[in-house]
Amino acid sequence: MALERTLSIIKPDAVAKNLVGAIYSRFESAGLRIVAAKMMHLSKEQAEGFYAEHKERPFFAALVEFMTSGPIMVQALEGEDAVKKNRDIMGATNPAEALAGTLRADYAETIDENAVHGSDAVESAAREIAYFFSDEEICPRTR
Ligand code: IDP
Repeated sequence: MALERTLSIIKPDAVAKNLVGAIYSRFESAGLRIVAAKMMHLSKEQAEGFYAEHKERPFFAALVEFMTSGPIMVQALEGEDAVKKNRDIMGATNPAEALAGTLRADYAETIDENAVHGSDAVESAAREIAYFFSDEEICPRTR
């Protein structure tokens, strides 16, 4: 296993339900360290840029509208195997298919509003972290 970083977003539905602390607990219990974090309310341009790879998909407009509907919590997580570990904690994209005990099984109701985002690979993680955080905003542990 390698030490990795991944980009996580607590989406507007989960922030609205006051679940930031509960979701952070899942990350920390699994050994993922929060090395950068900020609350943001994305503009249409920011959401479209973040999800640019999906711009031809039929759900793109609804996804951008949802992601701009309220504040989100954005964090970089660091740990052994962080990309896969975070995806395992999140569960499947469609909450109806997510394993019991995952964030999406516990906190999401629909595929459109599914509580969390997590990078799907080390390469996309680097790009997504850089989309939201400068190098100076990343704070690895020193103790
Ligand atoms: P992921 O978030 O599990 O990585 P992606 O396929 O990258 O899933 O899709 C990004 C986001 O787009 C999903 O989290 C979900 O909010 C939305 N999405 C994906 N597929 C659909 C769909 O079929 N209908 C509606 N929304 C979708």
